Amino acid sequence: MKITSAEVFVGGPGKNYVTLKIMTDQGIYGLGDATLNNRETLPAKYLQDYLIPCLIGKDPRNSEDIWNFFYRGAYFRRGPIAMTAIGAIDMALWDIKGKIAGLPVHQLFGGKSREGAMVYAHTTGGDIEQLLDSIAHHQEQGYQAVRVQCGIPGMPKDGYGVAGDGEDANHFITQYGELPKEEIWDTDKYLRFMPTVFEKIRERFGNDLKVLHDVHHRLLPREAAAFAKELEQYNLYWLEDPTPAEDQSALKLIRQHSTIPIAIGEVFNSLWDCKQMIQDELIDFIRISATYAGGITHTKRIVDLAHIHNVRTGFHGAPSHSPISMAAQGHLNAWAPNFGIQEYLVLGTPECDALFPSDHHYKNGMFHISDAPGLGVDFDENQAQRYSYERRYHPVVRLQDGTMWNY
Ligand code: GCO
Ligand code: MG
Repeated sequence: MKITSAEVFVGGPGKNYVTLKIMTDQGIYGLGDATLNNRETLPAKYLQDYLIPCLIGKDPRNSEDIWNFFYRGAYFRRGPIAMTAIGAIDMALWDIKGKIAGLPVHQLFGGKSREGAMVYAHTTGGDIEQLLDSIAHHQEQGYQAVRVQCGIPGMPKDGYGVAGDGEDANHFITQYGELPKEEIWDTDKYLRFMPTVFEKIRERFGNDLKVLHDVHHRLLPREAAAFAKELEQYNLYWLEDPTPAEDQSALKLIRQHSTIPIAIGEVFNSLWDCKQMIQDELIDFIRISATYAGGITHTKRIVDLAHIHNVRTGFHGAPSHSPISMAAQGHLNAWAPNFGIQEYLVLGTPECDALFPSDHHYKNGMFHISDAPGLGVDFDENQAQRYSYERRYHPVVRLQDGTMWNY
């Protein structure tokens, strides 16, 4: 069996999805996702200029060798652009493997460990009342777990993950600007206010609701340790990215002061980035994604390391991942013995469903993977003709005196 050609498509409904399609001499094709949020054209170009020419003629069944060919063979290893591009190839090869076998991809790892995978949604509010309404709305949709983000009094209401005035908090997703929007951050106001939010959530919804919160890398290690200690009483499911992830030794301070579960990893793209924090058991959930971390082959390797260190999965699932990588993660979630939770926003528009037809579905707070062979997601190239690339940027953050901070 041989790879005969491969093509990259960039575009989608409101998103710059980067979709790779690998064709073989036996008519079977595989699909992969290389959507590096807000830098989408770069993995697309890397695939077109460097990786696809080497793929032609290779046996698509040898996914491990092909992965290592591109990882080891690049000389300059790792980094989000390269790992996203390699990951798209890897997903497409697992898709082909499953189609050859006539099996859904999770069967190739060891089958299902659970029927559905618990997911969490994003809830948000410009103020506490709006946030509580948004949580109630999501509970009605069956969610057992919600991420909560809230506007901070005295700070502009358009901070990370927060629905501003006039925005629909129940269907809110971060909008990325044509140029980087500048947000303002005030750590003291945030640290004083957030505990009151969790207090109100527990008062209104009791203790069964799983509550998650994303600090989005904003705190210094000492601040994060004090915050984590203070929040322990509210029994959070996790506290995400309390500090910037580059400095993993900073996490020791948080661990020494609090037993709050910590989730980190969405900005990492390899095992080598998160090895220390997994081995030293400084985190409880690994937030890596199949999109940015080299596809299924490499993500599974990280999941296996995490398993022996009592770290559960909590894969990144922001709306920027296309249904192809959400399916790749769905297959890993169905199998992983150390599955924790999956970030998942039911924002599937009819346009997105038409572009990526599949039978995977959300029901009552769970993601259910279909038994279709391969990844179980198709790609409609006619629909794809409707879309093209539009440049977008993440916001940037400054302190009130103008100092640059971490988005
Ligand atoms: C999350 C993330 C996202 C990121 C985005 C960046 O937990 O979902 O923090 O909201 O900001 O994916 O590209
Ligand atoms: Mg996050």
